[in-house]
Amino acid sequence: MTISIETQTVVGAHPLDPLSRAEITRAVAILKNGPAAAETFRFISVELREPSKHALRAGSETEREADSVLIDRGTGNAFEAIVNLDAGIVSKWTQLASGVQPPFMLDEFAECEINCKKDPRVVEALAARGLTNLDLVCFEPWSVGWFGEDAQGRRLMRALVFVRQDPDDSPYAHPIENFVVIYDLSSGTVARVEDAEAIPVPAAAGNYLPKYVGPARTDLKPISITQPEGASYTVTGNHVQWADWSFRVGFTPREGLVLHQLKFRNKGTDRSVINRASLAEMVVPYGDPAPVQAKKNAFDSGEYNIGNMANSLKLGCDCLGEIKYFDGITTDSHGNPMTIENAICMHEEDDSIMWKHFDFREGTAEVRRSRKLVISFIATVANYEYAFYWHLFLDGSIEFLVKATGILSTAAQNPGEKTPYGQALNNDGLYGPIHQHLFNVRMDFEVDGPLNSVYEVDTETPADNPTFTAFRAVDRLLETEQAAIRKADSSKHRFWKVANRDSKNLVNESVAYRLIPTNAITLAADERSHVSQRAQFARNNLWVTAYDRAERFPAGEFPNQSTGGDGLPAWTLADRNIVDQDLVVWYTFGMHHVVRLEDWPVMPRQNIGFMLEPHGFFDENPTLNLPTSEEIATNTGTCCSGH
Ligand code: ABN
Ligand code: CU
Repeated sequence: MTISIETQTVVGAHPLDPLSRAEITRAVAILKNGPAAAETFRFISVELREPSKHALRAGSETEREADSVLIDRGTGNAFEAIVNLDAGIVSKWTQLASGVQPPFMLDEFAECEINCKKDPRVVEALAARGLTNLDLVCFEPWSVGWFGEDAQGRRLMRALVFVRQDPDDSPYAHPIENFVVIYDLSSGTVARVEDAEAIPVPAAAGNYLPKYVGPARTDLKPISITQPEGASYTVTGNHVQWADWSFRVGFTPREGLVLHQLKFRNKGTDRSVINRASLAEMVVPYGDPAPVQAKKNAFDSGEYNIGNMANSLKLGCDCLGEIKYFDGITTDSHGNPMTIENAICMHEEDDSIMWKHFDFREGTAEVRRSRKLVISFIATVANYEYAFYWHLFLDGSIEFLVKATGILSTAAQNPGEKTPYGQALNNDGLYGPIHQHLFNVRMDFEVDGPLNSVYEVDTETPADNPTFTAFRAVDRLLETEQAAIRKADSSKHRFWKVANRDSKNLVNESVAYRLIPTNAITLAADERSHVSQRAQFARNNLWVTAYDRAERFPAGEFPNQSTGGDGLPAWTLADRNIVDQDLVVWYTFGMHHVVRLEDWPVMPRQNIGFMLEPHGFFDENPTLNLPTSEEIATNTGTCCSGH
C-alpha cells in the first residue's frame, strides 16, 4: 500500500514549537510508508524531537524531526523511531528490548473495559458475587507494574473493579475488593481473574453531583476579574513575554506542559534562568499490605503519558480572567493527530503585596502589589486530578505548584473492621488506604548561561560560639553526581543553590537561584519493595546530573512494567563531575496522603509545590520599579521593563 505523504512542512515554526497536526500527519505517513507499514502498528506517541540545545544556542539551522514510539500488536514488539520531516525519511528505527513496555494508549483503557465485560470468566465470577448488571460495573485498568513475576513480554493491565448503584453514582464508593482482572493487551484477552475472599461491597453512596448533594449555597457574591486593557503579556506563536519574563510554551504527550528558555530581563539584558522545565515523573505507591492494595503504585506520567490525559480547560471554571489558551496536540493510537483544545491556560493573577514600608516617623506608606503569571494544565488520571501550575513572579521567583484533587482510590474491609493502613470513610466498610503522591520535576538550569554548580546550604551553629546565639549559613559544593543525591533537612534549614561561578553580582559573589525544598517527602516503602526499586528517584529529594539530552525521565524512558534501576540511579553511577558544568537538577517532592474524612467523596484540592528564588542573582530587589496601584490604573502601557 502506498500512502501519500504531505510534502508541506510548517514554515516559520520555531525549532522548539511542538509538532503541528500537519507535521504529525506527515511523520506518521513517512513511518507507514516505511518500517511501520503493517496494519498491526500502533502509535504510542509522535512528538517533536527537540533540536540539540547546542545547535539552538549557536543559532545553527536545525531540521524538524519527530520522535515516535510504536508498538506492533502483531508481534508485541515496541520500537522507537526518529523521522526527519525535512528529508521525508525515517532516520532511525530501533526495536526496544523484549519486555520494554511503552506507556498505555487511551484506546487501550477502553479496550480493557469492553473485553473484560465480554469475558465469560469475568461475567461468571461477578455473578457469583451477585453482580449481574454489567452496565454498572467499572473496570479501572492500572498497569500491572512489576512484583517479581516475569510478564513474558506481555503488555498487561490490572483492572480494579467498582460498581455503580445507578449510572451517575460514583463507583469509588463501591469497590469490589479482592477482585482483579489481568488483561493482556498483546492478545486482546483476559489473562486471568484474581478472585479471592469476597468482602461485602460497601453500599453507602459517596456522591458529589448536585443531584445527590442538594441545592448549592446561595450566599456567595460574584468575584469578577476584569482587565479592561487586556493582560500584560505578549504572545507570539508559542513565545511569551510578560513583564521581565520571557519563555516558550511546549507540550508533550509524556510531560504535558513544558517551559523552554525561561529568561528574566535585567538592566536591559535577557538573562537565562532555566533552559527547560517539566514534570518528568510521578509515582503513587500505596502503603496498605492487603493483597489488592499492595500492588497499587501508579507512575501516572510514565505509564500513562500524563500529557495525553490533559483536560480541555473551561473559562470561568478552570481559569479565571483574561486567558490565553494553548492547545496540546498529540496522537491517537492510529497516528491521527488529536488536538486537546485549551490544554494549557495562561493568565495573570493578583498576588497580594510584593513589598511595603510604613515610615512611622513621617506617617507615610509605600506599598506595591505583586502579581504572578500562571501557566497551567490539569490532567485526569482515572480517579485523581492533578492541576500543575508554574507561577512566575515579578521579583524573579518561580513556583511549581500541584493541586491534587479528584477521588480517592478506595478499598473495602469487612464492616466492623478497621485497618491501620487506611481511613474508614463510612461505617459500611469503605476506606481510603494510606499512600503518597511523589512528583519529580526536571530542571535544566542555565543560570546566566549553561555552566552551573550546585551548593547545599545548611544553617549551622559554629563550634566557637561564646554567646550561644551564633548561627550561619554554610555552603557546601556538590562536586559529583553521587555527592549530589541528597535529602532535605528542615532541622538544618537546608536549601540548594544553583550558581554560575563565572558570573558575579554586586558583592563579587556567584549569581544563583535557590531551590526551597518544601513538601520534601521521600518514598515511605521499604527499600526492598519493588516500587522502591522502580522509583528510586523518589528515595531522595535532590539529584543533579551532567546534561545529556537522552536523560529525560528519572525512572527511565519506559517505566511501564519496568523492573527498576533505570533513569537517575543508572546515570548517576557514572558519578560525573557537576562543577561548572551544563547540569540538570531533579527535585522530588510530594504529598504524604494520610487520608481524612474530608477527602471524601471528592477531595478538596491539596497544594503541593516548591519555590525557586533568585539568590544574589540580582544586585538588589528587582521590583523597585513597580508602579503603585494608582499608577497602574492610569498607565498608558508605555513604561517600564528592566531598571
Ligand atoms: N490514578 C491511578 C490510575 C492511573 C491510570 C489508570 C488507572 C488508575
Ligand atoms: Cu492521595
